[in-house]
Amino acid sequence: MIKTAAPIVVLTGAGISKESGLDTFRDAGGIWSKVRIEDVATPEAFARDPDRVHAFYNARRHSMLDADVKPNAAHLALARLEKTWPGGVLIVTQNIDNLHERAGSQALIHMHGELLKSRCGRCGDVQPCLDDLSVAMACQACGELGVLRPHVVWFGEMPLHMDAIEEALACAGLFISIGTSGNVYPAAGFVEIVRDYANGHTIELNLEPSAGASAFNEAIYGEAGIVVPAYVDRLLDKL
Ligand code: BJW
Repeated sequence: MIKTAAPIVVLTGAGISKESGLDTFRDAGGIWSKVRIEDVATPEAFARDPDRVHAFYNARRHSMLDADVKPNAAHLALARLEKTWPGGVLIVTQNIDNLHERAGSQALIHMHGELLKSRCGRCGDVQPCLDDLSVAMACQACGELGVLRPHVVWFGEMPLHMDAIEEALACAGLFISIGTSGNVYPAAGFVEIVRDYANGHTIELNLEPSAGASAFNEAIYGEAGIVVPAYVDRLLDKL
């Protein structure tokens, strides 16, 4: 039984946005079946061939801004949970899309960054970014040419806001992991932090068992647009 005063931490991954029309990474036909991580998602790749990395993220930004890409029933259910749950709800997303905020979620951490922002590799200035990035652009804060990059976290880089995330995990009464394959750390280890430090209940909502499935107390498998609203209803029915 989950106490209604228990803080909830929700971890989301690419699977929650699949039904909104955005590709996952590791499923058949996913992003990593089309491009190699070492070519587009490491700081070394960007240093070696920034045009290629910009082209990859510019194309994904175009896809994300397509009028058909909208929050789905899972994003909307989590926003409803945040508005209603007495103990508070924090969403930690690995996704760089903006579908949680468009659904109305407010307590939200983008641990792998945001595609609709740029960052200066020299001074660290972060700016909104709706258009293509290129090496020909200058940072509007420091004026340096050719140093703007997408505001995303590549392999080998430190995810964002880790202190706040670990603090929330260490006192979570309920941890819900949605649409993530559990292959990428540190996110894949969050379930263990909740179990070891908060003794909270842990549940995985995914299409199939993730790499870390055995670490969870409970699991429900199915499409996020179906299983997430049903699970949120189950929690809110207890209020
Ligand atoms: C559905 C569904 C539907 C489908 N409904 N479900 C050895 C060498 C070098 C590094 C390492 C190493 N060993 C460990 C590391 C660390 C490394 C790492 O984890 N590597 C592993 C691959 C082994 N991690 C890092 O480098 C991270 N930094 C780091 O560790 O810093 C040091 C540190 C130390 C101590 C504390 C803290 C930090 C950085 C990782 C950065 C990841 N970046 C990316 C790209 C971001 C930008 C972008 O989007 O391009 O993030 S990679 C990619 O994977 C992206 C995702 O956020 C991330 C996770 O993927 P996700 O979301 O799980 O997607 P999928 O596709 O894998 O899974 C989708 C799931 O959904 C599947 O299960 C489906 O079944 C399911 N599904 N349809 C419900 N309709």
